[in-house]
Amino acid sequence: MSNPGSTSLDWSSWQPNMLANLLFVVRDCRVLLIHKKRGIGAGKINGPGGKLEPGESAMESAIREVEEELLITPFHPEEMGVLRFAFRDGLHLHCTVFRSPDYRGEPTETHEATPEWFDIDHIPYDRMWADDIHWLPGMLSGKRFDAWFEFDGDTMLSHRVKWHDATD
Ligand code: 8DG
Repeated sequence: MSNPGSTSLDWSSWQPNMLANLLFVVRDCRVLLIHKKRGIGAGKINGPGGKLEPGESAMESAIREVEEELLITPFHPEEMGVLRFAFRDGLHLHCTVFRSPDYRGEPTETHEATPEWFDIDHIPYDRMWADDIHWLPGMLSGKRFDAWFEFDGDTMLSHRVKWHDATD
């Protein structure tokens, strides 16, 4: 019998229908986050990022999004992991996560975002997406990962994070 509350998704046959990215600038034990003004997750605190445009690599897209949202250019982005989101409304989002140790420019408010620095030990997870607490602390400490989440709107239905050894 089908169970509408069931969270059992067959991830082995999962395919994304949208590609996005996030980029976290981390400097002096602080991380640069945004108050997001528009798009998916508007009203939440998040890292800067957005959807890929045709022909872009994930890294090119992440750098462009940070330039557009905060008017800074991140340096030496390092790919840290991949988030996979299956939403009940049919959105299947693949999101590549980058970390940058430095940037050029001055983080500036735009029509998309307001920047704010947070100590990495005082991140406001209660104002962020529900999954973030499961991967962001480890990622900020330098761990690589793959992750899978099911959502119904803002509600997280299931979560799995796989951390990788330095040798993986
Ligand atoms: P737009 O404003 O032009 O419409 O779009 P965009 O700037 O290209 O894209 P967007 O709507 O901002 O893209 C969604 C962003 O939200 C993207 O960076 C991925 C991110 N995001 C989710 N879900 C989650 C989540 O659960 N946690 C975190 N940290 N980020 C998420 O879509």
